[in-house]
Amino acid sequence: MARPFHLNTPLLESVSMTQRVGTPVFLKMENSQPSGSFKIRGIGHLCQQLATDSKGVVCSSGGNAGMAAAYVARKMGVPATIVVPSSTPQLVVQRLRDQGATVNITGKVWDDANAEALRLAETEGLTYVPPFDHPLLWQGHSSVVSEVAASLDEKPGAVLLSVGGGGLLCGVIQGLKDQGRLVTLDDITSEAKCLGAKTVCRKAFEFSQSGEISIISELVTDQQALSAVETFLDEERVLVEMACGAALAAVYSGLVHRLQDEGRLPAPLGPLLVIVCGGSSVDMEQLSHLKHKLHTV
Ligand code: PLV
Repeated sequence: MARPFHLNTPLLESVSMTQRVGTPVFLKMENSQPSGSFKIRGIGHLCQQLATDSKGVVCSSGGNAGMAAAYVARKMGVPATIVVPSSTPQLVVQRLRDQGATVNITGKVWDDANAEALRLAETEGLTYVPPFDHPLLWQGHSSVVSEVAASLDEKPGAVLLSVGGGGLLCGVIQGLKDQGRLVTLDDITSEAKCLGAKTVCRKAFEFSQSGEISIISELVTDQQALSAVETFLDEERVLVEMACGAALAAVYSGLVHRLQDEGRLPAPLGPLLVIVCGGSSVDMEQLSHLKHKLHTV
């Protein structure tokens, strides 16, 4: 089997988050993947299965799936077209071009861009790379759990992650099932642009309804996500985008404690595993722009 494109990322214990939550907190640093986020796990796997003889791949994305598809396609020597909505910041468009991709800006939201990507796949004979809704993606994403299991002695009491279309969620659940480790899952949905799929994939919805696993879905505000991005930068010295700040906000805003007080999360909890999903849609300029827009300065 071909060597995967993703890296085995560090699993760091966070002293400051541990102090805040009162239980050991471990950070899975997916921000350090070559494409800047966890997306490369699933997209790398999918492309290795479906795109080896492809004349080109086409991916619809809010940004990070596109970054992964562009990186993987470049490594495979296949042309990449990334269709993004107009809400995608210029800095991401530039980073996609730097990866050698052709960027096609269509529509206002991801769903519009996706319709265009499907059309291009059909008319140009390109391999369609979905950003979150495909079993091969979930299988690729599930490697994040096996890596953690190999280096954490105790099984996590809860896993905290961001949800956009639900691809990461499905991958993590699949990984937990493969490990025989069914634990409480905490999923956080925010207004962060990169989480902007109108509906989560059917599989994520089915998991949430099955009762097999406990999924707590909480919405955080943009202000909380931004504040989490800043605190994470100060305390962990790592810059991540809003889509990732949304999950981190659960720790910084006291949500974990609240859920414990309400009896929705066990107390004591055991280790909290946080998937630091990463993301390329951030730099200092973007950060100060967001601070002004959200009136936090
Ligand atoms: N981003 C997608 C979907 O957009 C994209 O095209 O890149 N964390 C980060 C940094 C992300 O970029 C995303 C989704 C998520 C988390 C959520 O992952 P998902 O979609 O698998 O739930 C529409």
